[in-house]
Amino acid sequence: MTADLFARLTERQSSQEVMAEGAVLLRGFVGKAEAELIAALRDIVGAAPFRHMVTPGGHQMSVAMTNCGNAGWVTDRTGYRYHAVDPESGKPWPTMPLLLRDLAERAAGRAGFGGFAPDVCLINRYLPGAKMSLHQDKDELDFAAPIVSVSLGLPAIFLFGGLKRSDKPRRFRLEHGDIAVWGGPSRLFFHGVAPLADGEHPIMGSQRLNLTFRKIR
Ligand code: MD6
Ligand code: FE
Repeated sequence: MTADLFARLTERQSSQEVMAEGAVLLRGFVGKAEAELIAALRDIVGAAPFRHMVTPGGHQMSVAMTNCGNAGWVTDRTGYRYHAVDPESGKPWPTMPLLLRDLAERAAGRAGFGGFAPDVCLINRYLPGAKMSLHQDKDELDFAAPIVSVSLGLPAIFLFGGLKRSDKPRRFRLEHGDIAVWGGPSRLFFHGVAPLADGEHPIMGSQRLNLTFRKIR
């Protein structure tokens, strides 16, 4: 009985779900890296605080963002781009800690994308009510590399469509510790995040963080 229960828990912790061809959800893949990952994020956010950026259309995003790595994803009235310098501080983005890079590389490998070498990690913070409209990730130069997406804190409903904006999105619940790896035929699929429901996560409090690791050049 106890052994059974344990087997089931371990299975859930390491279970994989295929979202689409090239897109895999690795449930609980963060595992033992959790505490160090959260400590590393605290340092990054201390050096490059979360901020609400403005889209080219002039709307302030409900999701707050920061980055680490050789460059960071930014948006302002002039457009979206990757930039080596944090526009708020005028300094380079914080270095990507080895622990983060290693976690992303291991997750990509598990999903069948060996040798993933991310140079950027975009960090998104959702407070209750924050959402991400349907979009494609296409500001990178190299679509052969996947994107590795780590979820922490409150659960979110991830909307996962197709190559056309009008493709009806499927819904996936992303929970604390889950990692989605996403490339190949679905690399340019439209996707978004439904408004975050209110709640309290025992470790992260009333928020969700999402880290996306990218190879941009
Ligand atoms: C989020 N994620 O989960 C937003 N993009 O908060 C993304 O926009 C995303 O998770 C590309 C690949 C994976 C993602
Ligand atoms: Fe995206």
